[in-house]
Amino acid sequence: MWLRCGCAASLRVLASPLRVLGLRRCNTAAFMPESTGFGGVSGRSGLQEFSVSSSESFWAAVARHRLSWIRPFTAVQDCDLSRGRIRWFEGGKLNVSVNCLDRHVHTCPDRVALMWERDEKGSEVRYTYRELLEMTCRVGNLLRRHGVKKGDCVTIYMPTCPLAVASMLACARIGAAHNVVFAGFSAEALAERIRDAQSSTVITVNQGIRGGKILELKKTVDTAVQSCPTVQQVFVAMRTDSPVAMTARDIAMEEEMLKEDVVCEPAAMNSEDTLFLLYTSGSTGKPKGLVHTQAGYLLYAALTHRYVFNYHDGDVFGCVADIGWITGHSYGVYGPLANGGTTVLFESTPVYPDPGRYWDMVERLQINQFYGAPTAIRLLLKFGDEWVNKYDRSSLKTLGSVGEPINTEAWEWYYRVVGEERCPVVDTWWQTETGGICIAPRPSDPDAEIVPGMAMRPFFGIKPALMDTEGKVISGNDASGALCLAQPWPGMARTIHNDHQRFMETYCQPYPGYFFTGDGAYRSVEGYYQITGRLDDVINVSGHRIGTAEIEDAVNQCPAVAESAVIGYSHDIKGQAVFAFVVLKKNVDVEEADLSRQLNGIVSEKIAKYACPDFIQFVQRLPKTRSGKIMRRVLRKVVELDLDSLGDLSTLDDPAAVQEIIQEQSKRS
Ligand code: 6R9
Repeated sequence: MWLRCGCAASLRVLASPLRVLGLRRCNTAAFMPESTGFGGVSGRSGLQEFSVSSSESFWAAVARHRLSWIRPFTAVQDCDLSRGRIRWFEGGKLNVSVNCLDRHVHTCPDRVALMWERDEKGSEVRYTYRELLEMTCRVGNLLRRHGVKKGDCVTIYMPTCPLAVASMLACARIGAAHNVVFAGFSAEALAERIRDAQSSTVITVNQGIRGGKILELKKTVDTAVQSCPTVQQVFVAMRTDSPVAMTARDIAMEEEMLKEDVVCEPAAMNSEDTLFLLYTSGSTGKPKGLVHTQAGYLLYAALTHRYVFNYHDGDVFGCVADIGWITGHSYGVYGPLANGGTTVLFESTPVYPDPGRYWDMVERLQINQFYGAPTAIRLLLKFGDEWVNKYDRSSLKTLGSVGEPINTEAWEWYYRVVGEERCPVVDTWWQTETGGICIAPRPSDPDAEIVPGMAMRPFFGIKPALMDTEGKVISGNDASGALCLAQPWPGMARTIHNDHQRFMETYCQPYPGYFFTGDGAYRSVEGYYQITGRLDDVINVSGHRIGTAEIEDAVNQCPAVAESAVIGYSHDIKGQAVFAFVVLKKNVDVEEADLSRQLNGIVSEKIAKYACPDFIQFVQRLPKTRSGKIMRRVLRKVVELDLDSLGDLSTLDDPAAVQEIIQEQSKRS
């Protein structure tokens, strides 16, 4: 069954790779920028300025202190955003898996690396650094024996579990790139990603299990690979007891792993070799395979994990994102492991078996930093405070939010009820493209002021810029514009796999010399940043620009509302009008007409009359991607009655949500 490698040969594992690489003993807490001797720089906010104005000195010092190198780098950076050329730490060689495992095994082999919170509540499994290294080495050897070479790309289609993490790290160990595809994607979506990545090897499980429901992952892979001529072998691990039909190309993973040695020589990788591809959710056109490389990505994930969450040695870090998304990569796997931390792998859902799941887990695993998505927070607040209060949350020190704007009501509930007004809420803004957190409340100072609903301050080395409609930089505060990043940072994506032209067009060409994020932002009088939503979700009503997120935030402040989605639709007179889909809290018993009046009152009070919804439709649920993002694109098509071009719905969490809304719409029209 589910393989848990023994510790028998651990000493062999410890000694060999470290000796091969000539690594010194390391203290995981010793890589702080403060200790790097930046003469004359006092305090962390001074350090932020220094990190931007003297970017090369800053990143060189941090890279030397925080990463273990096989060969030191010779150039800190060679970047030109206008040409889409991004290179960090060239000349250097290192191995990411050694940085995440061996060096910690050397100092603290029995520290817990992974706490796997399995779907079945109360059956968590812990893996020490030594055990995770052994498992990684076995997978690395297995892949090598089956011909996987440096530079190949392995597709991983697995639930969030230790073997998936070991598979990612095994790729890194032998120099192959990984391409993790979220295990909720359809066969077609998976096939498209396998083909684009040109993978010859896929790793999967017989079945997944999430929220008590069985997911037939192996069957999905079988269907997918029929249209993927490059695939030669599929490794199949057993997550459940159900036997699965094996074909000639399938390999029983655990069985074969047991034949492998627990020592695997790490490949010496160049800083700019590819570490992984990750496809962004296909809300617009063909998915983009963003390319992240070795040293810069790892360094940035580690540094942000340490400072944004104020993570300290011995803390238990609970990121509930699936490993199929960038949040799972950077803050479920690479950041915490590079820092020698203990990281939780969450396989379940926030409401399984009941809405107390997260907080029960916090109590059981003694989680210190909890990192989740606003959509889950909004869902949970609908069920009431008693599900939270049932559990002891005194271990919590920091609460994180990611993925979309967090509305004021959710922020306050998170802060007041979940965190008992003790834990800072860090609303972290970033993207698959940025590799790690770019704007967050407190990279500079753990005691810094935090304003609800604001991502606040740029991280070390990040220089945001707001652009006006003419493409010029806006200099003052109290201003809104297109959010760009004015200088390169080590964690940014280098290109789109096989499509550098698209990378240029999407990110580099809209504002030459800047990285364009696709988001809008507001810079407050104090200079704090607030993300206003995707620019493609901005509505222009009678010449007034208004972010859908802003309207939603107001609508959500109505006590009867659980969540909402606002879209713009074409209107003869105003250009665009506002359409709000609203989900009410359970047991709300108010007339719809009264509620509509109430909502309009709130919106005109919070924003302006022009922002009031012209139409409000009360719905049971909103169509969302499995990572929790509301699919406004789909809502727009439904409202426009353009049902033939709804596009790919395979990324939806529950396609029935769209059907319900369509039926409601057709009753009205
Ligand atoms: C990490 C992640 C990126 C897009 C991004 C933005 C939205 C993420 C946010 C946020 C407001 C935040 N987003 N964090 N919006 N406040 N704190 O989610 O990556 O899946 O690539 O999505 O998500 O619109 O551009 P990804």
